[in-house]
Amino acid sequence: MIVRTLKDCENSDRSVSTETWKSVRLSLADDNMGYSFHITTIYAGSETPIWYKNHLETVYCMSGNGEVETVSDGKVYPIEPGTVYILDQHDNHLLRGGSEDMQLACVFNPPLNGREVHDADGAYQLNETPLQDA
Ligand code: 9YT
Repeated sequence: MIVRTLKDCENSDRSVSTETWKSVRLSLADDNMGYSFHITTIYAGSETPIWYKNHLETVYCMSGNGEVETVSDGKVYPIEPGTVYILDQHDNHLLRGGSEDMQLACVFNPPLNGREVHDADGAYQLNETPLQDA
């Protein structure tokens, strides 16, 4: 069994920050679970274009508020604690933080390897180097 704490992972290279979000990667590919599991904070008032062409992602809101817009049809879905959205179609989308930061639990298939950040299209590539300590 593998046991980690959010606090320990926040203070390690498992924590990845950008201008609009922070991701703490509690479980990555080298745990050999077939998925990775992250706690993500989306900053209030931010907008992030995302298009996971190489991954499927499920996102569950634990706290805060925001919205997600699917680019293909312009539909906007409010996000609040208890909301889950499931990107089963590799959906191109815009993720927005609301009046306060959102805390999300995120699962990726295939699993992320390490410190991936979005490329110009809002995707993660598949060939990121694994963490040294993981
Ligand atoms: C919801 C989402 O995809 N936010 C971007 C960060 C991502 N969850 C990650 O790398 O943990």
